[in-house]
Amino acid sequence: MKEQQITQAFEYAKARYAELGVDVEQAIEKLEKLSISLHCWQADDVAGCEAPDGALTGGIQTTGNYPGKARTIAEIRADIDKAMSLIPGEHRVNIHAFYADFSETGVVDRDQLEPKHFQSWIDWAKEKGYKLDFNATCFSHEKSADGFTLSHRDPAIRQFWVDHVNACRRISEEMGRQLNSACIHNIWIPDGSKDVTVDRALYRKNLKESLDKIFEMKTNDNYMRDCIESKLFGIGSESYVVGSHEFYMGYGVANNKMITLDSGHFHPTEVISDKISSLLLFAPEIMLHVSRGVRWDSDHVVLLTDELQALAHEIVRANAFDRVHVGLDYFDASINRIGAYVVGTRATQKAFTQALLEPIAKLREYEAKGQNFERMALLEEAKSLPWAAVYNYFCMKKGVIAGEAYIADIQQYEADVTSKR
Ligand code: RNT
Ligand code: ZN
Repeated sequence: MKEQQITQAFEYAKARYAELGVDVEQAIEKLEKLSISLHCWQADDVAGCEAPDGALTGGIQTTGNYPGKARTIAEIRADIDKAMSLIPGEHRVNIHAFYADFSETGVVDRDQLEPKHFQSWIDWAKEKGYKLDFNATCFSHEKSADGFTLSHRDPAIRQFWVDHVNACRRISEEMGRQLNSACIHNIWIPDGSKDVTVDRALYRKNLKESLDKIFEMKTNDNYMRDCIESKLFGIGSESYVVGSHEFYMGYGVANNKMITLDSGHFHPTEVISDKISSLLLFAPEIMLHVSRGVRWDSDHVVLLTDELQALAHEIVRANAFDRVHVGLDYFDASINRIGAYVVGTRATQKAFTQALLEPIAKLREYEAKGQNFERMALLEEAKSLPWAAVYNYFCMKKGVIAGEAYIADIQQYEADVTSKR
């Protein structure tokens, strides 16, 4: 796409949207502020850096063995840098605790982790202008081998994971302090069982107590925020998951905690877009793990689907940019992994571009007057308004390749770098 083409299309789009009362420049300003949190674990198929050949456990799974996955911290960072260079705007990186850098310090177990084990991540982020988010890693570890962590029957195991989570909360605080942006710390645990469980209440009571203990340690809101993530089922926890949606929604509402909604963690026909306007009335903030479940929580690369569009629209309509944090969570090992980052993140931005350009004033007016045909017709027309011209212009403005030309760029990186691994 030539610069002149992009500009011409943009000028046309601006005029067309103006006819519908939409200010394109204002939409672009908002799009600029949308920082998406890129999950570091797409780069290496959720292997982590403790034992790169260790098994991924916890009921999550990657499928595929496309060549060129990142094998070291340096490769993960290089691949994320490459992906970031093809995504317009300023974004965040979401790190898991098992990506600790022990090269300068010697190895420690997860309950002993300290900020120093992540200093090289912080330095990298500072240098590149990224902000960081963080996650406790309560899977792929011998103390989670029987499928239980914070809800375990054995108090010593529970304590180990309480200590791990709090170590992670301290690390998050330090990341936020050094990078000058609150680091969002997510708690997701795999706890559950494959088959019928009779003592469901016991594990949930244990989990509640563990969380209470964790949150007794106060942290600074300006530097870190806690969020808690539910799930419906996992591989090997098909019959029972301790941290269900009702559990965490109850916990979050009762304790004023941010709730994480992962788009793959609900019944196959249940969507998270419709949860935004309810949850925001009762929980302080929402963290999103945008994913694309296909038949199960399969963590496929995010695409511009109806649900992604609905999600972006709901956030924009609720004017909730400040209270909803957008992160990605998928892991596709069957295709070029940098491509997976770029396609998923750009799809998310496109969904928000559409949403920010919606002729909302007119639509609200129709709805208020009960003009439902008119509302339907305008919503339908809005789908094919020239929003893509605005996104391409946004890419150009940010110095990033517009349109499909990024395919060749990723192919070049594959030829030069990832294929040689
Ligand atoms: C698992 C959760 C969780 C993980 C990451 C790796 O079902 O979605 O968020 O994907 O923490
Ligand atoms: Zn998730």
